[in-house]
This record gives sequence, C-alpha cells and structure tokens, in this order.
Amino acid sequence: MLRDTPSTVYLKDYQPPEFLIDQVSLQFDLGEEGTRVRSRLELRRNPAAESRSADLRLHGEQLELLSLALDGEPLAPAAYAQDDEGLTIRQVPDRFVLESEVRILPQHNTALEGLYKSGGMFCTQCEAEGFRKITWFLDRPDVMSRFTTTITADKQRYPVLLSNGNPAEAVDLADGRHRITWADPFPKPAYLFALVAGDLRFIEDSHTTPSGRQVALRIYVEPENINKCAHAMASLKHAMRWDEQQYGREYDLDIYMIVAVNDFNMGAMENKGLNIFNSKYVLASPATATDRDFQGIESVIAHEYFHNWTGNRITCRDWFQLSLKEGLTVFRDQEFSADMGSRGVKRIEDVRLLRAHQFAEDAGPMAHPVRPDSYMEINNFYTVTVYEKGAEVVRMQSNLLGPEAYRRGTDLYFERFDGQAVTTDDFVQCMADAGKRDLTQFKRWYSQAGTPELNIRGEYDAVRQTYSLTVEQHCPATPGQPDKAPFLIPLAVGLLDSKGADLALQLEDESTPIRGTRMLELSERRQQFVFEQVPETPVPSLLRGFSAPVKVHFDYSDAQLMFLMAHDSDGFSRWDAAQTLSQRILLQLVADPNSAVPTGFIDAFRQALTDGSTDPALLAEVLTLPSESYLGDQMAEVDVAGIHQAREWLKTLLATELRNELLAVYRANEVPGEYQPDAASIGRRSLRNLALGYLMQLDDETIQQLCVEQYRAGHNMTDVISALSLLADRDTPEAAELLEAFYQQWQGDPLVLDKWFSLQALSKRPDTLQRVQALLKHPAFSIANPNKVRALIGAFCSGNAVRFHAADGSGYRFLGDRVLELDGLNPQVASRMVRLMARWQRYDPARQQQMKAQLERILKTEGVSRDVFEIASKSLE
Ligand code: B3K
Ligand code: ZN
Repeated sequence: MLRDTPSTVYLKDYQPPEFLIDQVSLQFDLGEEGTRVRSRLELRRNPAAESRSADLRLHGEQLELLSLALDGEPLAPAAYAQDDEGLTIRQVPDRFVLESEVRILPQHNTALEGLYKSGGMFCTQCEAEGFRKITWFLDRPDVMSRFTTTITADKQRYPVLLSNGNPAEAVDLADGRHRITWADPFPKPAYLFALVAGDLRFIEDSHTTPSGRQVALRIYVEPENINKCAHAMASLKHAMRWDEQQYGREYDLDIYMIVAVNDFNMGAMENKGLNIFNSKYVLASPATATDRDFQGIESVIAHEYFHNWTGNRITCRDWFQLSLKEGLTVFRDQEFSADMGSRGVKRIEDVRLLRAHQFAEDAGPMAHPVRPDSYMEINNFYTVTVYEKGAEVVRMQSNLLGPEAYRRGTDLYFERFDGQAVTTDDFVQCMADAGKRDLTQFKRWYSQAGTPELNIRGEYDAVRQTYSLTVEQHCPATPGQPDKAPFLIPLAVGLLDSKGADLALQLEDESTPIRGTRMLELSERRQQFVFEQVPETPVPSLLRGFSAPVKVHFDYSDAQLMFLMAHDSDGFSRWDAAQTLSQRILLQLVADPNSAVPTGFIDAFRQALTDGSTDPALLAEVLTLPSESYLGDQMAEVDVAGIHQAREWLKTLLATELRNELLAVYRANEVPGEYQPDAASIGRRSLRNLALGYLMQLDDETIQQLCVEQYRAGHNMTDVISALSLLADRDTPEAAELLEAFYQQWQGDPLVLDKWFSLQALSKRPDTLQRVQALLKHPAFSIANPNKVRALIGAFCSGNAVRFHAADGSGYRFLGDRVLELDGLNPQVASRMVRLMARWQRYDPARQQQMKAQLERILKTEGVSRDVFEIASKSLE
C-alpha cells in the first residue's frame, strides 16, 4: 500500500496563480551521463491573485538542485526548502529574477514524461504536468510565458537540435559540441514546451497563408524512415488549408515542425511549432501501412495542427477545462476527415467508437462529466468522455445554432480570448452570444456525467391526421451524481411514408412544413411534439446523424427496422437501423441459441449485397455486426461465451446463406492499379475484406485458398493484414508458416511488427493466451515501448473478450502481472491497462471475484503509482 493516499484536486478550489512568469530562458546541456538545465525566470506577483503568500512555491520533481540565485544573489539554504513535489522560496519580493541549475537523468526516464530518450534521440512530453520534471516552474496552464531555449550537445550524435518557435542562433563549439537557440514569441503554458535532439533527417515543403506568410513545413524522422513521410506532409497541407477556409485560422510562426519518435505514451503532442508524434501517426507507405493507418495519420496530423488555435493560442485555465481544447479539436478533426473522405462513413465510425467506449465509460465506476469536478492524477482524465463526448457537446452546439451562427461563435471565441487561458463556460458564452440564445441549460452537458436515455412513443391519429411523438428523458446515476436535471437535447427526426419517402413535417402552430429532417429541442423530462397533416401512419426516423450522444428506445418492429434500413434518407440512420436489428437478433440468440433468425434479416443482407447502389464503404458498415463488447454492454450481466458463440454462429449462417453473393462482392471489389488511400478505394477494400471475413467462417478449402492468395499477392498492407488475421485464427501448418514468413520479411520495421503482435493476440485460437505469454519473450517485444504493450497486451485484453475473460481467471492474472510490471516503468501506460478490469461488476460472480482479487492485489502493492491507484481504488468503490 502507498504510504500516503494520493490527494484529490477539486475544481471548486481553483485559485488564480499568485505569481506570473513573463519570460523564461532555458539552457540545456545534453549528455549521456545526465543533463544540466539552467533556467532564468522573470517573476512578478499576479495583480489578479486572490491571495498573497510571502513565499513562492514552484513545482519540481526528480530534480537534483545544483544552484539557486535570486536577483543574482545565491540563496542560502535557509532561504528555501525542497521536497518531493517542489521548492518553496521564502520571503520573495514582488518582482524578481530566479536562476537555477538542476541535473536530470533522461537516459533513465522510462515513464516517458518530461525529458527522455527514445532510441538515440532526446525528446520531451510535458502535457499535462511533465515540465516540472525538467526544471522548477509554475507548471499550470494559466501561467503563460515567453520561452527562449538554448540546447548544447555533441554535434555528431545530435546534429539536429530543436525547440519551440523560430531558430535564432547556431554556434559550433571547440569540443565537438554545438549550440542552437530557439525563440518562441508567443506566450505559452509550460505544457507546450518541447525539445528534440538527434540524428534526424527531414522532408521539407512550404505553405503560404492567406495573409501571405511563408511557412516552412518540416517532418523529422530517423534516417531509415525518410521515404515514409509524404502522406503526413500532404495531410498537414490539407489541414492548414481547411482551417483557413472553415475557421478563418492561419498559422503564426515561420516554421512548423513534426518529429516522429518510437517511444511515446499516446498519439501525438501539439507543442507550439514543434509537434512530437508517435511514429505510428507519421510513417506510412503502401507496403507497410493499412488504410486505417493512412486515415489515422491524416486525422492526428490535423488534430495537432488545429490545436495551434484551439489549445495553444487559447488554452485551458486549469486541467478541469481539458475538453475546452480537446473536445473542440476532436470535433474539428472529425469534420476535417469527413470533408477529406466519406462524410457518412466517418460519422458512423465516430459513433461506433463513442458507443463502444464512451457509453461504457459513462456506465462504469470511472464515469465523469466532460468537465470533471475532481481528479487524483490528471493523466487519467484524457478519456473518451473528455475527447469524444466533448466533441459531441461541441457538435450539438453547432446543431442548435446552425452553421453560420456556429462560425460566428468561433470567430468571437478567437477574438475574445486570443492569448488567454479560459474555461468551457467562456466557450459556451461565445456560442450563446453569437446565436443570441440562452445556453444555461445546455451547460449541464459539461457538468453532469452519464448517457441520457430517451424513451419515445409514437401515436398516429387517423381522424385528425396527426402524428405525435412523446419523448421522456432520464439519465442514470453516476458516481457522486445520483440525480440529474434534464438536458437540452437536439433531436433530429424525420417521418417516412409507406413508400419510404420523407414526409413534410409541420408542427402544431406552424405555417410552413419542412420536408426531410427537423431538429426538435428537448428541454423537459417529458415532452410531446405533434405533427399535423400527416396522411398515413409514418415510420419515424429518430436521432438522424446522431444529433446528440444519447440512447434512444423506440418500440420498432423487425419489419420497421428493415424498412428504415432500406429507405431512410439519412445514411447514418440506415446503418443504425441495421445495427439495432442485428443487436436484437444476437441478444435473442444469446438468451436462446435455438431462437429463429427472421428470414427477412437474411434477405435484407442479400438485398444490400446485391442492389449495387450502396456506396461500398457504407455497405461494409451496414454488414458489420455489433462487436462482442458492445453486445455485452446491452446485457444486465455480460455472457462472454454466449455472445461469442451467438455472433460466430450468426456470421456463419450469413456466410452459408449468402456464399455466392459474398463471393461476387469479393470479386467485384478488387481495386486494380497502384495503391491509393482515397475514400473510394478504401471503401472497396473494406467491403471486400469484410466479405472475405464472412466467407472464412465456412470450412471451405476454396475460400481458404482465396485468402492465402490474397496474402501472397501482397498488393498492400490492408489486404495482407486482413488475410493474415483470418488465417491466424486457425491452428494450421500453413498459418504458422505464413506468420513466420511475415516476421522474417518485416523484422526491421517496428510498426509492421506491432500488427504482427496484435493479430496473434486477437486470434480466435483457444491457446492464444499461451501464445501471447510466449510473445512477451520474443526479441522484438519490449515492455518499455508503449506501442508494443498496446499491440500485444492491450489487444489481447481489450479485443479478445472470450480469451481474456476465460473462466479460469488466467486472463485476469495475466493482466494483473503486466500492470504491476509496467507500473514500475511507466505509470501512464499501466493505468490504461488496469482500466480493462474496471467494469468487473458487469460479469458473473465468479469472474467478479477473480477481477476484484487482481485489483485488490494491485492496490496492496507497495509503491503503486498515483495513476494506477486512482483507477484501481475507484473501480473497487
Ligand atoms: N494533448 C495531447 C495529449 C496529452 C496527454 C497527456 N497524458 C494530445 C492531443 O490530444 O492532441
Ligand atoms: Zn488533442
């Protein structure tokens, strides 16, 4: 057990900083034995402070203090006190210069926070509170300073030395070292500081902004990867243009740099002018990257670029406001990707992710509002709720205001708050002002956790020719929030006539009807909407485009769902109807494996496969059955094995019944010519591989050969990995041989090997856990590399439910062991892993006991990190 329970930080305790730091100058002396950091801070009292202490308190962790001086005078030991979390300097004046020198050990930093080494290069990760591991500072986002950074290092080992801003000066020193200075003219919080030093190559391009600024664009990578940067560069240029056109935002420095590193805790980081990326989100070539990888790169490059305005120029007052920058920036990157590719498919993918992960989070012990009220470790709050639900909350504001007023709202936001650290309330106020409406009730989306549920009933009155929708909203209790006030919910609806066309919608007291979709606004617990002049009983289409992050319950018949699936004018709703129907059938099969599958269901799938008019990408989405974990979320108690069997059985049934249609689709969707990651080709490949997946359910030698042929043809990584994953589900000599050949071919490419680890971890083979255990010892695996951990351990525990939740508890013991092993190295990664047991209460009593035992064991371990402690203890509450 920890000696002290970590303390909790509360939003209600926020106080403005007592001191500000206007100017920072840093000097790094990078070395193999250790790094010296000299800092010069210009401090003054904050005129807006609400309290006044005589002492200055600075954050700082794991720093070896070498010297300290105030206004040029060395400080006597009695004038300051150092502890594990910081430094107190006694009796400071109102304005002064503080100089310090510390020694840090980046070469031993396995937590990958602060300054650390990835392979042969130095790099940093400071968000949220990593800067305090570099030097003493007011490491909080509402302290914004101008930084100048000088880096000295051996020139041969580290020819490239980078930091934020524009390059200022370069000098070669006599001892084989060199020194470069960077100056960032924009005040920024310390979490946006970055430094990189290494033997790197770059590709360069340029961009001219509408106001005529020439910006140099550079992507830095290790020499062997220089040919894998083109897609990232193209994505960056698209993102810059898009932000200029859609939001009127342009870039503000002379240079924009991206650096790819192999050891990185998350996807990427938006440091001012110097983004640092997980190499997974930079490097791509047709031979090594899948369609998903290409899309991931495009969206993460854009996301980090968009942060320059939504995050950097305007930042967060405190970390409770994290969604101010993350929710908004995710919404921006979602819309960018929709514009670059297929809008309808993008929306489906985003909703699928939200339902699978965010709804689950909202229903579990870690549920928290988009703007949390408290935390122990802020790194634990970079969640799907803050990011993805946060994006939905911004999207709803744009739904409520309409596109023009939304754009006026963001213009106002940039004008009002440029250069400041603000709150989500400040953002909503801009929307309210621009839309000229009161959004007080809307703000509950930021403060109340949980997924609201809508119970909707429809009633047709043939005499009056009216159709009424009665909507009741309620939101389940979440930790610390037993009762919720009603939300303001935009609900997009349409009514279909018997031919499947949209009816004209006219609410009571309205003169002109609207054909198509209508945005209803729910604000009360119970509300009724009456549509007039409805000539026949309609089929309602509800929550079109997923206009709000809620669950809808409406008593549709199977036939109505099939009707919506075939006719709804909204692509999202067609997909959603198919999901609802598949889910209903699957859950019936779990309850009773002998229950009959409605014949219409198979016909609907056949119809969809053969009608030739549906966009292949959308068709692939429609034909994808809900995932096992999502199905589990719909049950009172998750039946792991029952769900797996039902889903496999239904897939086999569909494959048996539709073998010819699936084969025809497989053949028709081969994408000829050179690989292109455009939306149309991606859609065809995804449909084709989905068809192959169904067909591989059959014990059929011809199909098996088709799959092997696809693998051997090796046209692109998408097709290769799809085929190999399907083959790896079986324990055959051929699968073993192909897996080994794949390893031999790609052993020099860590990102490709991640795929190789993952597909083995996801295999349906019964002995998968033993194989994963063996792969932990594979020379290409490293527990210190977060990508490898996610690829092998993460994939097994989060993507292979039936093996991870094995009845004997072996999966849970495996995860418990790994969490403890990881926690000593990298608490952030360990904490992501421990979450995979957080929802133990959803399982049967035997599994509950086994998971609980692992959580208790973790909690009892001496020295467990604050990150892991918070998740494990909250899970057990
Ligand atoms: N802002 C970073 C995430 C930092 C995570 C710190 N644990 C990446 C992003 O959202 O763009
Ligand atoms: Zn972000």
